[in-house]
Amino acid sequence: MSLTQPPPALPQYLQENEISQETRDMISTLPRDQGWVVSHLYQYQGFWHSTRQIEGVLACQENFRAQDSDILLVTTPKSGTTWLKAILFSLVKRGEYYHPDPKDHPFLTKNPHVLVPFLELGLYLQKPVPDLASYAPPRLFSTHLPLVSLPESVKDSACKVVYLCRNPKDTFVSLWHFANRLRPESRGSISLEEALELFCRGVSLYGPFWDHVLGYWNESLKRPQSVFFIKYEEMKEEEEAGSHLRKLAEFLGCPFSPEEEAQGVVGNILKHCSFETLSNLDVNKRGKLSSGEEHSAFFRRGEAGDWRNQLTAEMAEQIDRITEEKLQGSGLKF
Ligand code: PAP
Repeated sequence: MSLTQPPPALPQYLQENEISQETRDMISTLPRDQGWVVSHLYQYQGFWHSTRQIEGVLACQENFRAQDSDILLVTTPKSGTTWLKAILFSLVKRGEYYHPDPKDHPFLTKNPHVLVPFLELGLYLQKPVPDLASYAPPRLFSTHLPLVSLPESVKDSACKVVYLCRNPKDTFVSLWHFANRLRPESRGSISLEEALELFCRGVSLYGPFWDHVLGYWNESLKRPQSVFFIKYEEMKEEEEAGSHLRKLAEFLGCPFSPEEEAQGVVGNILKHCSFETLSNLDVNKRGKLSSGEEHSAFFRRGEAGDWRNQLTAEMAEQIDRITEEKLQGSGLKF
């Protein structure tokens, strides 16, 4: 790193200054373990969070008022959030923006995280929090919150939840790379072995991974009209992606019309949201989110099965064993 280039600042949700005394007092009562990027994670309602992030979680739980027309994208970190944000935005706003050759499409100037903002990691960390009631319906938000921590109004409303998850081995590898991109230079990098030990104990951002996924899986079985559950790998299978997109559109109450089908809108949305397209846009090669992450950090390989290039057979078996144990009897498989 040259002297003229300061080390990248931590994203807002990982910064530990500016935390209110009230939050500090509350956090001091929580179980604590080792962090992947900053020194510690804290367990709140059974899941692991960074210090500052807890402030956003509490503010969101207290103040977010879901509307029946809201659409909430829920993911575990690194399961393809950026991709599904692009897809949801394209799907829901297609009346406004869709054109086979869109010259002024928002994707050309905005990263998907700007178009579909995070609640607890973005909007509720801003001071003051923007007036969300003034957003035009349907409002599109995203969150990494586990089911147990969702604001009550989400559970009480007819708001639709789209849950995206990804094979735990790929999620872990992606998380490890991301953590090392964010780690302050002074801490060096976290080794794959060290990160794996934490991940397998459930100590990762919004972990335990398996509990997060199971919470929403079971909810999608109980309330299929409210929770749509989808896997990254299913969306990656090209022949199937179109059928998943059609199901998603139906779930959200905006099915594709025969005219749209004839125009090939489904294929166009998938193409505009593909890793290939998004990662090659100038806006995503340069620039940063207001929370501090570089846009490019959200585009690494975008593949299913990259874990094969990173994990030893023993590491993969370790994750598989836990996955089998945790998901046993649930009907969910990876
Ligand atoms: P977040 O949860 O922190 O917002 P998220 O978008 O889920 O991050 O993670 C980025 C992952 O999605 C990266 O995976 P990788 O590390 O295994 O490569 C990234 O490459 C992948 N990704 C981003 N955009 C797309 C896309 N359009 N299609 C497929 N994968 C994508």
